[in-house]
Amino acid sequence: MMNKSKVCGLSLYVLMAVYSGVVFAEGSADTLPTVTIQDSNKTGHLERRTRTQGDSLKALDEEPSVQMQTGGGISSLPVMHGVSSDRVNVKVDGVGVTASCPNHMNPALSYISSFQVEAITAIPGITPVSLGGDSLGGSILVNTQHPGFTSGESRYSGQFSSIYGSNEDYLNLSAHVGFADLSNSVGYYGTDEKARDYKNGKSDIVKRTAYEQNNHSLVYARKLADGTLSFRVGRTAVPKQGFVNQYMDMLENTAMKYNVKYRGLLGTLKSDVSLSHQNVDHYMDKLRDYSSGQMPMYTDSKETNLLAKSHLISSQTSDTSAGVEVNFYSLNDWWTPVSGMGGMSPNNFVNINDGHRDRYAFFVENETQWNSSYSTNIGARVDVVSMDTGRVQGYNNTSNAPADEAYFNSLERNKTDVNYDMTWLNAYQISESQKIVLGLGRKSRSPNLYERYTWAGLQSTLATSNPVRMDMRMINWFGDGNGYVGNINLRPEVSHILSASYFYQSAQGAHIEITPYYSEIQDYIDADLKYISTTGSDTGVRYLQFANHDAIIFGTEASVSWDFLQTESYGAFNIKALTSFTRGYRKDGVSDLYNQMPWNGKLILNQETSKWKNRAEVHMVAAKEDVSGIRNEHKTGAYATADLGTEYKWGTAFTTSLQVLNVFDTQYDLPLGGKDILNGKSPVAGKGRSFVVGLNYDL
Ligand SMILES: [Cu+2]
Repeated sequence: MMNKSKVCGLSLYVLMAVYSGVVFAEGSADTLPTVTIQDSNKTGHLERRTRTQGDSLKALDEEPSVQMQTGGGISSLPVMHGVSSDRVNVKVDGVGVTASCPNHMNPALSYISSFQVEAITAIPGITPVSLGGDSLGGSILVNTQHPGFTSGESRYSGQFSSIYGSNEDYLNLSAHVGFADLSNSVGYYGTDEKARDYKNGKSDIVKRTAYEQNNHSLVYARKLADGTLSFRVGRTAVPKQGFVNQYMDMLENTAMKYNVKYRGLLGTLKSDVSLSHQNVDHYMDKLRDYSSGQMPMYTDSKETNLLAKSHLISSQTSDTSAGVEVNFYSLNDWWTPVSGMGGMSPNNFVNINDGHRDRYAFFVENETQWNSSYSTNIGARVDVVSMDTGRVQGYNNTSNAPADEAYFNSLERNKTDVNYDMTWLNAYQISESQKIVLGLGRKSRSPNLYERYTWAGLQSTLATSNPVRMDMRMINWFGDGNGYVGNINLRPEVSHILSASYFYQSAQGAHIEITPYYSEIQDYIDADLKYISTTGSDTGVRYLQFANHDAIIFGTEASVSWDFLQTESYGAFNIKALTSFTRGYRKDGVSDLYNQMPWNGKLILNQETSKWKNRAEVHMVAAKEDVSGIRNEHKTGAYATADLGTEYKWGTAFTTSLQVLNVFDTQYDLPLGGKDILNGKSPVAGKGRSFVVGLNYDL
């Protein structure tokens, strides 16, 4: 954890100094595995694994630039700099995964458990071009576990852990076994977890928040003369995940992932090459426990990714790298008929038919240390995004939806975008303890397949087409209860970002970091209001079409950490404070942007001796007042919650932990949780008090 918080905490600074250290070091042959593994297992306050349940995104809970748009218990969408989901570049072992669902129920981080995470890094705002394109808000980079290599005798490793949470009967069983010698490394990582619906601060059950998932991965790595070759195979299965802010739930999501990666010398060049493939089978319907009616929906996707980058010219003070990335993504999305329902039969509703979104990218990046106090990172990247999809059909030719179908099928649907990204970061070392980084960036993103190609509602008169309004409500990864239709003529979004970071590090263990940023997003993909329902069960629901509108987002993130006391008998004390503020609105003044996290902060006190670790935390969130008017977004109230945790290490192998989350059983609404569809379209309530016990055994 020490390593993680250090890397995350430095954010922009990462790009200039630590970034080159970490990523270059990882890229070279001899330093790949062991350093970070030690860190994640053995250091730093309460361990991430005992602190986080369900969602692996929670591992970034000490990073002020990252927020969570919640939905299902393991499928939160990351939010950085006021934008979410596809606008945040998430890479697991260097590979991105596209959400394959009209509600984005299966984002990249839903396929790994926090037990598998070795290191997780957040880079808000201006991401170096070599780490990815086709995204705006920042990057989250995850490296999964790996048993490493030994420097002498071979060794076996093993870890078994179990976590129980009282509020929602959360149970997590995880296991790892591994073997490593000088040049071979084999590991298995598995997690099985489940939770019932959680209770809010009034002890009322928040229905449709239960989930189950199991996750298995195998990794084999071999040290070669000039590098390291690794193979990973993973399978994730979610038999059930309730979505409190959607009209249906996930009843199955099965994914197989294959990854081959080489890091080391290619000829004389330090290089990274990876090839990966993922298949996803996704099925949604309504969980029978609470809802009557059926809404079966299927999605399957295939994604293949090839990345190759090399350091072309390297000296003591300068490094120039170049690379290519190719991403082939295909998707089918269809909804089977429900017999007896006139508007939903007799045909399959074909939402996306053999949709393709392929990307070809090329980038060049240079890092130069000009003198002892000034360095730059300059990069340029081109992403060519090519999209197409086949003909579609509605449930029938009477009520759902012949006019939309005929119109969509008559359109030219092939689209190619050429997107340019550019970054320029300048770091000035003011003194031994102070540093400033100024960054200027241009980042772009092409629309996703659902934004461009969903079609129900394109031509229908929504006032009289109830079945079409239902189709539209199925397209919604915002959790706002509204309905959406695509727009084939959408242009890519282009963000121009200006950011500045100030860092202070004292010899006495104090660290301060503050990052204000300002971004102007040309052609931000928002929505235009088409219709507000005035009758029936969907009264008040908004029906919208994706549309480009210029937007502005600005904000500030800050953190302070201080190792303020070191004692003989009570160990080391650290206090940490984090805060973030974001504001986002459309330039035409029509609306504020949806789901902007209100001002929030955290205060964390840690104390640790060699055996004990203790933690107290207060989380404060201001009222959400700035909301998207066109989406009828609800406001939420201010709140504060407190958590306590303790962890004790018995000998060398056993660790036990106890946490009390939401100690005062405070009732509050989630500011980025969307609408609670089942319980009267109100905001979604946060989780009430929970006692969490953990047991960990390290071989
Ligand atoms: Cu789904």
